[in-house]
Amino acid sequence: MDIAALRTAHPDHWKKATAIRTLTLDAVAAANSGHSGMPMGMADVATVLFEKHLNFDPKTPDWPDRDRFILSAGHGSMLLYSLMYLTGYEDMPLQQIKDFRQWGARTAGHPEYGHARGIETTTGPLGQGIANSVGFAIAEEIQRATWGKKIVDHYTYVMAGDGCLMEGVSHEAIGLAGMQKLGHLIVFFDNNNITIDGTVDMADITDQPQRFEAAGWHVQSIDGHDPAAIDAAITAAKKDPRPSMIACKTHIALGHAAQDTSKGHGALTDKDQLKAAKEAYGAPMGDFEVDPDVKKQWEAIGARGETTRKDWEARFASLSATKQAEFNRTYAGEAPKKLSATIRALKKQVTEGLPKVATRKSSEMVLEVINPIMKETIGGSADLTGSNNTKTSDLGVFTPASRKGRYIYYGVREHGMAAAMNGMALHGGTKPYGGTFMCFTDYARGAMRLSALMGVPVTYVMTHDSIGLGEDGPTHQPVEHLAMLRATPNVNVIRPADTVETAEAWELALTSQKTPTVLSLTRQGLPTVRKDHKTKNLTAQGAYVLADAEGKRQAILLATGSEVSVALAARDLLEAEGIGTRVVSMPCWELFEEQDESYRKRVLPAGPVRVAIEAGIRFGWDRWLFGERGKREKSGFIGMHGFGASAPAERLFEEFGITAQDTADKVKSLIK
Ligand SMILES: Cc1ncc(C[n+]2csc(CCOP(=O)(O)OP(=O)(O)O)c2C)c(N)n1
Repeated sequence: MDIAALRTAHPDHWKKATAIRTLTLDAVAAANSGHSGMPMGMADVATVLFEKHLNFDPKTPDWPDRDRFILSAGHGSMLLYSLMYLTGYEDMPLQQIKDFRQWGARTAGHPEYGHARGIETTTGPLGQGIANSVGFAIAEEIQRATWGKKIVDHYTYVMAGDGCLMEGVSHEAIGLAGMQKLGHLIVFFDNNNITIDGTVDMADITDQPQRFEAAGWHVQSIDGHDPAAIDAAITAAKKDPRPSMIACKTHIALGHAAQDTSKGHGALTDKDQLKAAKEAYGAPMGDFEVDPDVKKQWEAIGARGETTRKDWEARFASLSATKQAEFNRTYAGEAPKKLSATIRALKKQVTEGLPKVATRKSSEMVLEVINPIMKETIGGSADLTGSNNTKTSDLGVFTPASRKGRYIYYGVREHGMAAAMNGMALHGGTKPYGGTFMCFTDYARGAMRLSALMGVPVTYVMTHDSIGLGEDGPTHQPVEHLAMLRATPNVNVIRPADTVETAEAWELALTSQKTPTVLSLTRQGLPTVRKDHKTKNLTAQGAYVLADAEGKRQAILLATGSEVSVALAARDLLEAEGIGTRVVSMPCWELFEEQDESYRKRVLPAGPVRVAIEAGIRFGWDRWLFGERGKREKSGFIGMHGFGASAPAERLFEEFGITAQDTADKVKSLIK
């Protein structure tokens, strides 16, 4: 690459892009870790985007109608941090750049949502950012249709590399975006033919432009170091009604000795080579130094958005007070005041009618009353709408022709759905929920983990939650999934026993601010076990005494979901034999863990035999069986010990020994 020619062709542009390159080199060298090549390769695209197109205001990074910029190739985090420092984000002073990747710094190895205002989403696991961006763009479309162009009208820009595009989730995301004609989504493909192991063609020969075209995208291919071409491509992309992909031919680690090699991908720390690169750039500056004139130009770019933001604020102020309040409420992620009264009314109705329904159906009953009062919910399913019971009568379907629709047919794309939901939640103003079969949480896992890590309150509606689904067999019967989800920090896993608990679970999910919720719901019908109406949300305590011992308490049965009714039936058998038995319903371990010691002790006192009943594996149950004042020799587990089988559900529960009789026998064997 002829660096001298680039320098002379567009000298002003060159200097600005150079500031990104030198800051990256210095920060990575100081940390002795990180990724220099990507920011150096994409600095030109970033400069043109920020200078000429991106609507942003570093002084108000969370202004709702800003354009979103997502660095999907998150290993190139120094690109984002440099831009934020140069344009004047308050959370990104120079010291943060100097502290790149150090303890307590906002400049983590990969961009992390919440560390600094201005980082839109956590990236680093390749493919997530581009898949999140589809959710950002969907949220923007829905809100533009809802609030009008004067209030919502912005673009989502993404930078993705070869790695992002090789990841499977990108396929799901691209397909969904193309079908939905998300015209405000613009992806820059950092087409540098380099990954860690070497050149991309060692592992992949996909023609990416053709791949995007096949999925319905508008595609352009440009020289990613030519500012005029970049500018023109962005202008054309904004005009096209389809989502746009701009394949930018770039050189990784441009101008460094490691340019165009896989070495250039990683940490470039050699002092002489660093010096030589800076000299080639015409910027022989000291460590972390940026030419003051160049810094000023970048600050001017940062100041550009203030007028646009203020114009927006004026337009927003012209909305009625009610509309402003509603907009602000949804952006704050707060549930409407009506929610708890609505949930209470449903609970009351249920305790009067005592329906015997599957909890997936209960969930639908709840959604039928919630969706009309929470216009920010966006439902969907990965091609299992009729099974997940996620679509309610009022939602309407989101399509290119109907942008106010709030139900999304995600197609068979669990991972893409989960990542899109993260994007919608992060965009603001929406409360996404989406369904699939519980065992396919495996497929959605990459994005589900990031919901937890980022603290975004999306709701996963996971139905068919045990062998209780029956004939579909062990491929579809989750056994280890509850344990895996419970092992993930910052996830509330709620397995409700009936419609009352399901209503309470939804209330918790929709009022959660920082924690995603997994609802584990049955395929098979369950009796209503909470027969007395209580206004209080008992599920919020995580576990509670559902039925107490009549005589001397000798046993405590702990159960979740469909096994709560098994526990109640076992209690009947035991009480008939004079064995006083308490049943504790434990819909959410995480919330029970948060209760104070005295409450936990009241629910799980020392002394009685404890038996847990759950149609999943035992992993994790020992905490409740012989932690919390319990004793190993006085505890037992009724559940799964391996994979399930294909047969009618009732037969499976018998064959795997998850019945009232098995439970009663286990208790008696422990009492002796
Ligand atoms: C899901 C996932 N797998 C693996 C990695 C580790 N990783 C980080 S960057 C990278 C190569 C990415 O190549 P490319 O997107 O072309 O980036 P470039 O080399 O252009 O910087 C890999 C495998 C990761 N971050 N995420």
